[in-house]
Amino acid sequence: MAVESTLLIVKPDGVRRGLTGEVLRRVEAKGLRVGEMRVMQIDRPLADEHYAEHREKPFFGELVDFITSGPVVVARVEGEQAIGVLRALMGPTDPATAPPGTIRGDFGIVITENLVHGSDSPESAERELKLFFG
Ligand code: 3AN
Repeated sequence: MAVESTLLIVKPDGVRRGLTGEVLRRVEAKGLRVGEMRVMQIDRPLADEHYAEHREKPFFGELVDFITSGPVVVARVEGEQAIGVLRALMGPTDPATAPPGTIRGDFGIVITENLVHGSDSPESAERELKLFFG
């Protein structure tokens, strides 16, 4: 078992809808800890860098427009297997088919507006945490 750190983002739809507390409640109730957290506006250069792996995808423009559309909450989330555990709490990418009981399954329908981001691997977590928390 390994203690890991991962990046959680409550995206603009989650903040706008007042779901930040609900997301954090689930994260903490599961047994993960919030190590660092802040509210911020992501600008275009930061969004481009964060989503660099998706630069060639057809939805890249939409993704960057959306993540820069309003305030987000970014957090360093820590705990045993934090990367995989947070991804399990979030559910699969498309909220329309994400199972009930997951954050995306319970609160979303539209794929772009899927409420949360969580790093998908130890390498992504390291890169993304550096980007947001230095
Ligand atoms: P996840 O957030 O589950 O790791 P990724 O990394 O495949 O998903 O995609 C990053 C983000 O891009 C997603 N959170 C979602 O907002 C958006 N996205 C992924 N696939 C699509 C798609 N087919 N159409 C529009 N947006 C998408």
